[in-house]
Amino acid sequence: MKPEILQICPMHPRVEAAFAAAYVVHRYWDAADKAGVLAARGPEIRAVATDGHYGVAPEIMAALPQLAMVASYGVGYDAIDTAACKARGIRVSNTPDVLNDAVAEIAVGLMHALVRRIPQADAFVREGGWLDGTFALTGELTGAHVGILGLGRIGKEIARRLQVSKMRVSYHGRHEQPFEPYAYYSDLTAMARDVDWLVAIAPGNAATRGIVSREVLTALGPQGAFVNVGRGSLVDEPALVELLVSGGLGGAALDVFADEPRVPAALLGLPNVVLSPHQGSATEKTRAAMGDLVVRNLAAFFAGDPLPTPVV
Ligand code: A2R
Repeated sequence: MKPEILQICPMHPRVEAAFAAAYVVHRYWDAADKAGVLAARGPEIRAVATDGHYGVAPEIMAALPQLAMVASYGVGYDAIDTAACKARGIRVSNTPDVLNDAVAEIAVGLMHALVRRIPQADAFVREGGWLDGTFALTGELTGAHVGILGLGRIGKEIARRLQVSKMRVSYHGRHEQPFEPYAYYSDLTAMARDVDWLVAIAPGNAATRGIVSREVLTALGPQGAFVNVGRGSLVDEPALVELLVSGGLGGAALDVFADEPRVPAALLGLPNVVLSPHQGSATEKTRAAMGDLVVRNLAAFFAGDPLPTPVV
């Protein structure tokens, strides 16, 4: 008998094929009668597959008395109540490392897009503006100072790429990393004051909520630019919008938002902003690798083996 699992959201086709081969899969997002699925099959389900956006809602947790495993598709697990999972002895896995390069690529790509005004230049050519004159001169990354909030697995890949772009790299985190070749700031506002760019790539949780505060953004200033590829919750979004509109902050390149997929309307018309629909890990290769990790974590759970990438 195949074990039953609850799949909360759509996943990469190769994940779904692997699930179909190994489990009886209840496709929660697809179910017309969600409460009915939980009532009928909830008592049998020991594992859930989800992602960092959907997490596991409290009513789902409550409807699965035998739940013992949550396999999440993504590195950030802020949408999963890990404390509640721990209290119930529920294991949680995520998909770290395999997405480091893809997220670093989008971070650096967004920075190039913002400083060289690539979206506007593309529109300029398409709309025939070039026939009437040349595009306005832009800034560049070369020689600028960047501060990374969160020099973790992904932050280090971003740092490495920005060094190749001839930028000076500093970082902020709770701890100094003495074997890294970058300057450490224990104070985020002090770093924001010194840098031209602030790149946020820390986890979303209670300790990091709003860590990029109005004070930090103001310290970054009218010549500074903010890049967020971590979580929307890291920044005081209303303050960010206000400062971008007033010119108190120079620019922003944003892949993540507080209330995805809703983006503050005031950002949509701003020329000093580049917007991206949470594309960090969204490449074919990376999503396949993330999917394989979800499949391996679930298989390990049902086999009674150690999880490849446990969170809890
Ligand atoms: O604080 P440290 O020294 O442990 O550095 C970690 C930093 N970090 C923080 N920095 C300042 N204040 C905090 N309260 C705080 N909490 C954590 O974030 C570390 O350098 C970095 C996280 O690195 P990793 O755990 O290796 O995460 P990874 O794989 O780089 O992903 C980062 C986030 C995910 O959680 C998703 O939200 C997003 O990127 O995709």
